[in-house]
Amino acid sequence: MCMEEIAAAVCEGDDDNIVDLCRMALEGGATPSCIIKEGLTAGMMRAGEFFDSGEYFLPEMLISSMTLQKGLDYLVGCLEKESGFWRGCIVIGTVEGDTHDIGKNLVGAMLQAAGFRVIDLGIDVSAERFIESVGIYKPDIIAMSALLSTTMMNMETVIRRLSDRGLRDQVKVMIGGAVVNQRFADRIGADGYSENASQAVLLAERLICAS
Ligand code: B12
Repeated sequence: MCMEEIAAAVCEGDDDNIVDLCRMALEGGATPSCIIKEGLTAGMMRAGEFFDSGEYFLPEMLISSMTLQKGLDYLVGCLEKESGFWRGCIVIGTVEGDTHDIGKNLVGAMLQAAGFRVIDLGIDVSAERFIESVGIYKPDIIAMSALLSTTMMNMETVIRRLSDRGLRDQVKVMIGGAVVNQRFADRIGADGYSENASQAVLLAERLICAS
């Protein structure tokens, strides 16, 4: 019941009530990852279906994404207070030229909910900033998101520069976003690809075990 209300609030862009609904779900015993997956993500996916069918336009998508983000910020704040240790460190960002961040934020939140320390570099992240982050945060994984066919090649640039600087062995690279797939990941030499936020958690676990 509560998850359905959260999903409906995201889909309808009800940002006044989303935090209260998430709080109620937590108090009712739901875990943050369950609320992210079955409430917030489900609502965003529903908004996406309305968009595809022509019922929603970009303003509605933006209001849904702002509502989702408000819920995510609240849940991640709760996680930070609760988490005693991290299972690994992941730097995440949307590649240069690309400002889509709804999927990236969901992936980051799910990873955080699963116990990873997540450093979010934000959107429009240059290859150089990804490279610098290796020295600053010593991440186990760099996770890159791209939604545009014009920006997906920037993922390859990051991987190539990691190799050029002799850093490629120090960090795993995972990629995602509607415009990329496993074949593309193999082609550019990424260590993994996943198509959604839940799979991204499994992939991160696998990559960290393998390192
Ligand atoms: C919302 C949206 C916008 C919003 C973005 C708001 C925001 N804060 O993100 C706004 C209005 C700003 C926008 C702008 C533009 N957009 Co837009 N946008 C979309 C839309 C409708 C939804 C994207 C979305 O958020 N989906 C929901 C999330 C949950 O899904 P997701 O992003 O795919 O993420 C999931 C997975 O891919 C995966 N994942 C994502 N990242 C990662 C990372 C890792 C590491 C892993 C493992 C997994 C993973 O997990 C996520 C959760 O399950 C899509 C259409 C579509 N159906 O995809 C177009 C779309 C992506 N946009 C498009 C375009 C062209 C643009 C613009 C160029 C439009 C313009 N002419 O200005 C600009 C570009 C701006 C820029 N420079 O980036 C095109 C891209 C076409 C292409 N192939 O290149 C699309 C496909 C629309 C279309 N059919 O033409 N957009």
